[in-house]
Amino acid sequence: MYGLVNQAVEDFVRRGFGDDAWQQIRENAGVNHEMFVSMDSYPDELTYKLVGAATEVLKMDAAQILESFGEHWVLYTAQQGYGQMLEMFGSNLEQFLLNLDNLHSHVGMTFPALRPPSFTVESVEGGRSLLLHYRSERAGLAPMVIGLLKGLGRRFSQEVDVRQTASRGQDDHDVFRIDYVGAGVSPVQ
Ligand code: 1MF
Repeated sequence: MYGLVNQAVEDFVRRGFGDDAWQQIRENAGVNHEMFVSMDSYPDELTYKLVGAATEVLKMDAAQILESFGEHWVLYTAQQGYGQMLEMFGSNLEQFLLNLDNLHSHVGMTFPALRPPSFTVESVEGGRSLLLHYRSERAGLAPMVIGLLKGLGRRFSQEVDVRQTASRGQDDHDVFRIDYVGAGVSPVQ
């Protein structure tokens, strides 16, 4: 994955748990890089090793780490020069999710090593809930998607309840159900 992802992992750990925790995680993961270059492509293995080492050092399970990291990603990219790009692809949660594949195509035009996941959106219950279908080359990242959705909810001031309703392995791909929290108001902003 692009170095931007590893930078975001580093930022997540340092801000939340301190520099010592980060150095320990880096060491336990056997990652010798002093820093990551956002535009360089790194093996996925490196990112998975960082998450694995973080479970031991932070005493959290991988799902908790991935979910919190997903929330952080939304904040982090907005702060790292991608705020305008995020704005271009939607001003409410549903619109943004409908545009996620377009966002990744846009990034992929400039950065061809991108291996983007694919998201499709299904409106159910007369628009009161969304089903988000997530397909990826990468395994094990469903908890991160839950965090991404919570981070997006925060970004758009739309509190959401997110549950996973299907998992790759048992099913063909992961599916998440998103319910808008709030007194029956229209989700359309
Ligand atoms: O293949 C990749 O390197 C890759 C990197 C990041 C693929 C996808 C992503 C983004 N994605 C991370 C989880 C991937 C899970 C998977 O592969 O199954 C998060 C996607 C996402 C979902 C919900 C809400 C927002 C999301 O992301 C917004 C986004 C997506 C991509 C970028 C920024 C924000 C991005 C921008 C530049 C990139 C890479 C990704 O590369 C750079 C960075 C700096 C300089 C040059 C290129």
